Amino acid sequence: METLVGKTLLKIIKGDITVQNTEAVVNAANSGLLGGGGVDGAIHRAGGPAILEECIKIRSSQGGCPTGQAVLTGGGNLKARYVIHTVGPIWHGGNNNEDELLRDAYLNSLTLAKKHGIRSVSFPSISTGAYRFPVGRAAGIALRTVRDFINMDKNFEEIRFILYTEQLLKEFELAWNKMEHDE
Ligand code: AR6
Repeated sequence: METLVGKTLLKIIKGDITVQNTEAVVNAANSGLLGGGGVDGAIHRAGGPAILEECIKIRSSQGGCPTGQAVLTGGGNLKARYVIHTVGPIWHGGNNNEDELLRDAYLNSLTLAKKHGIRSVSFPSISTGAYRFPVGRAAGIALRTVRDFINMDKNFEEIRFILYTEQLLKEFELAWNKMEHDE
């Protein structure tokens, strides 16, 4: 589905984050910034070694990326010019600040994009793979955070949520409809 939020086109679609042609794609990274599985593995494979080289430099200058924060590198061989590496929370049952940290990951990614004049961004569903955050709950937080940001901010042309499976897409569409219906 796609809809206009403020001045921004919001797309919630099935797809692969590594082939998106937005100016930036977001990586669901870990604090070490040295790659991993899932989205992180796919982005580093598709983007090539230039991304890892930049991550290593960021690690040596600031010692990795804390949960909820975000850092920027180039996109290497990706279509996207930039990769925003953010670190979502590991799910520990829901009483360990997971909701706030997930919100921070989206918020800090958008803030970093804005700071660099980036006008289109693709997000994966952060924390819902290896980090086991329940998808319905994560979708609600992700959509609300992004919607509220682009409602207030006129910088973005397009934001995409790229959902890897039909099931994920359904959960995000459900969460979107619920949120719009409840308010
Ligand atoms: N495009 C879009 N979404 C994808 C893709 C893809 N190519 N591949 C997987 N997904 P995950 P996390 C979905 O595990 O939970 C890594 O090892 C996937 O179905 O990538 O934040 C990092 O290094 C899931 O719904 O990220 C960290 O250590 C979602 O993307 C850790 O995993 C996120 O799954 C981060 O875990």
